[in-house]
Amino acid sequence: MTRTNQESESAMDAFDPAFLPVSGFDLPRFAGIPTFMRLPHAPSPEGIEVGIVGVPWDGGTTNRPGARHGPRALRDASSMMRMFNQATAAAPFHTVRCADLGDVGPNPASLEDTIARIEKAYAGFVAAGVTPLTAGGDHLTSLPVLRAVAKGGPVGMIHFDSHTDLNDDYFGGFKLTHGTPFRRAVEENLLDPRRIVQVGIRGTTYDGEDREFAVASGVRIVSIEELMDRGHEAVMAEARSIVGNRPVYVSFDIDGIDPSQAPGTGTPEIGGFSTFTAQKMVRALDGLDIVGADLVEVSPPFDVGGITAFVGASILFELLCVTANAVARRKGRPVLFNERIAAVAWKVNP
Ligand SMILES: [Mn+2]
Repeated sequence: MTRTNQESESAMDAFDPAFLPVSGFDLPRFAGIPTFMRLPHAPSPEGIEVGIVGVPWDGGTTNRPGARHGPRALRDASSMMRMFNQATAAAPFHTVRCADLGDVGPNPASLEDTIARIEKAYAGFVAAGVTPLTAGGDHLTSLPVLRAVAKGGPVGMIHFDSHTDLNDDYFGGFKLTHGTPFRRAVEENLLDPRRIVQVGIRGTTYDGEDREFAVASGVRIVSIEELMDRGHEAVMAEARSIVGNRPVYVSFDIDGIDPSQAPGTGTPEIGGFSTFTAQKMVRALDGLDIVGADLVEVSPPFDVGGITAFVGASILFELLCVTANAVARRKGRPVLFNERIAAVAWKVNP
């Protein structure tokens, strides 16, 4: 059944137990075929409201590769997720219809063809009414996704990363790498630079040209120093006010997290934020009009004991919670919480 954003429907109409994850009470979480969050795999996007999509691709990587193996590791690690968010009582799988939409097949021999394939696949998802949640893949993945998501006009972006990814070119004029996606997205009018907030920026850099572009175009960069000095509550309050209540994309590069907690990534930088701060910052996005989100740059060959894939899958779940709520609000439906958890939770963040 096809649903559109225009259709108003009750939460009960939208809810279908066939689209719940497999419960760990029915089948232990280490058993079964690992889809994202143990959701059903949907071969078609029709009727799906939030689709989790893998993009196994690292053709934009400029340094250590391996993010092409991210989606498979993230699917496996995501079987550790349970049904409800104990901190916020969010019930994403009961709030909207979620599914694993499979992988977008890349062309390992062609960067340009892979970008075209991703854009085409996501255009189909968006046309079917899906809000996409992407598991990368390197950060160049976000560019073709944004081409599909921002077709109706530029969107804002809250971007967690240790790098701006606003560089102009690499290796003598080459414009498409995982260090350039948001420069291209601003040039293509997919992102409104005055509604971009980048959080966690740090490390050594090339020449500062990306920072000059950010200042000149109105991108708000929150360095790791500012984040730690002011605290994540103040920074996220400012980020929310900058993007406002208009459509916003959320991009989370796993290298924003300190490499002691997320070592399996291509371009690590020490002095990052913790997994707990990451969870708090993503939860602070609840209430924004999120039109898509991604978790990128998990590189299993550089991982240790699967820690980075587990961190990535856990952040994917937090992104799913706030994205599902945004979808429900756009459809005029109630945002659902687990009432038993909400009754005893430390602080529900509706
Ligand atoms: Mn990045």
